[in-house]
Amino acid sequence: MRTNWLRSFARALLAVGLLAPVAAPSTAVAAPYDANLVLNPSFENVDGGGNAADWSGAVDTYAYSQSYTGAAPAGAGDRYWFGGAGIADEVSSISASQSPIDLSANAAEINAGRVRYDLSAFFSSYRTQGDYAVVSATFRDAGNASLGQASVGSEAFVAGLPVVDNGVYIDARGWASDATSGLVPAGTNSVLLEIVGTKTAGGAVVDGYTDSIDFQVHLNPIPEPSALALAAIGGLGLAAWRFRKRR
Ligand SMILES: [Ca+2]
Ligand SMILES: [Ca+2]
Repeated sequence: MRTNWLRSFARALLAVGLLAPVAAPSTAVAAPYDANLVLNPSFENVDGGGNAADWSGAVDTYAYSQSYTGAAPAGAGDRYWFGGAGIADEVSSISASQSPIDLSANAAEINAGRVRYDLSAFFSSYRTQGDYAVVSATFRDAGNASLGQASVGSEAFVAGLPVVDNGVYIDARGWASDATSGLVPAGTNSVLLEIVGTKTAGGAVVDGYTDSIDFQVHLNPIPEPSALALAAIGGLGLAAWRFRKRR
């Protein structure tokens, strides 16, 4: 009888999730919450030719000291991504990406709808040419199929940036940040970050100036689990006491 009672009590605890079976250990390390997950996000880590580390594809950077833009945003360092030179004189795009951010070990929280993201980046352009960049984060399932995409920057965003006199050009573009946020889709296993720079006709350089890319995931709180657990234990204890008292 005592064994039966213990078994019932254990079953009740399982039902409220207090004795959840231990999951098999995963080899992947959970991505940290509340931290920028972008590698070389400010393009400060470059080789002697100004090519950004940790990015693949178009990796050319410019220095703020070249005075192609308005003043550098606070904390933006010395360099920024621009796209690339030697492009045919027509509307065309060029891109850079980095190794996908592994969120496989964050799956339980993601699938419970508890993980949200923040994506932001600073943008500018070469004078009033109209070249621009878009930074996107594509949420992918375990088979690398897209579950959705978030993006910042656009042709309209860059066209709306202030035109300033920087001492070299009277029509230099200023810098500003664009940001978006949302819920990480259920089933997300990894996030692919990409910059696509687009040049307008005229000139041979893609001037989709981009800097200080920030992509973070945050964990939403759930209702006090300890309070719920205590209430459940209290309820079960009272039931057990009543049961024993009746015997
Ligand atoms: Ca920078
Ligand atoms: Ca250009």
